[in-house]
This record gives sequence, structure tokens and C-alpha cells, in this order.
Amino acid sequence: MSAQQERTFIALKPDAVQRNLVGEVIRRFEAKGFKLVGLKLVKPSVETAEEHYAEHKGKGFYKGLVDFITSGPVVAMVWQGKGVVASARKLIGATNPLTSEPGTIRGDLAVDVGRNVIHGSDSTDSAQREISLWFKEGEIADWTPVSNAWVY
Ligand code: 3AN
Repeated sequence: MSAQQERTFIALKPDAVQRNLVGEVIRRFEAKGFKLVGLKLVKPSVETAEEHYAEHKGKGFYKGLVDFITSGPVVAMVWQGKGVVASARKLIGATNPLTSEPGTIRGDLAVDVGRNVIHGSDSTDSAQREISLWFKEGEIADWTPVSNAWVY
């Protein structure tokens, strides 16, 4: 896959769904210029959540993290584009929303580290792992934008 077709896994956590922030966050990714290639609303199983957060197993916040992510619907997405993994992390901002820069998603929309709205893969390797954990083959659309024929 070429650098232009790099992909990342983004999840809008239950707080984002409950707070009606889904559109706001998707808008930011679209406006930046990335392409949405996968999207679904799912209530994750405990198995999926534990695998997703495997690197945090043993940490004090692990159980709370798994309980929270499985507590309600999550919007799971795959975004594609040049440098999308690192760029998404910049759009998202630092893990603790109290220190995330204004202008970032967490900096603008969140307060609590345990309710920080969004997850984004931290490397291309994590992205591959997370995309195959959350999406089946056939659930990702490899589409090509048409010309501006539909825009007047
Ligand atoms: P990020 O989501 O910015 O990549 P990670 O991977 O270090 O951050 O942490 C995964 C998730 O675990 C965070 N999004 C956050 O919800 C939660 N988390 C991280 N550190 C803490 C903490 N000290 N207390 C509570 N929750 C935490």
C-alpha cells in the first residue's frame, strides 16, 4: 500500500456518542482532507476491548478503560490518506485533555482522561492490528473520488 493510502483506526468512544460529538469529529477529519473508508456503530465485546487495550493490561486504569469502552456504542472508523496515522494523533491531541492544545479534538472537547472522546492508532503497525481487530474484510471500501461533476 502506498504512503498516500496509509490507513489509521479511529474510534469515537461512548462519551463522544452520548455527547453528540460524532459529526463534529468526523467533520474535522473530512475537512483536513482524509478519506473515510470504514465506518460502523458497534457496542464492543469485552474480548475486543481487552485485545484493543492489551498493552495497558496490569495498569490501574485498565479495568475502568475496558468497562467504559464496552458501556455503549462506539463509532469505529478507518481513515485513509498521506501520513494519516501521525496527523490523526495531532488532530486528536494529548491523552490528558487538560493538557491537550486548544484546536485539537481533546483540547477543544474534553476534560477527563478517562472520557477523552476518541482513540487513534499510535503507529502504522498498531493501525494494522486495530483495523483487523475491529473490521472484517469487505467492511472497508476502497473508493475513488469522482471529479467535481456533482459540485455546482
Ligand atoms: P492515547 O489514547 O492518547 O493513545 P494511551 O494509549 O496511553 O493514550 O491510553 C489509552 C486510553 O487509556 C486513553 N485514551 C485514556 O482513555 C486511558 N488512559 C490513559 N492513561 C490514563 C490514566 N492515567 N487514567 C485513566 N485513563 C487513562
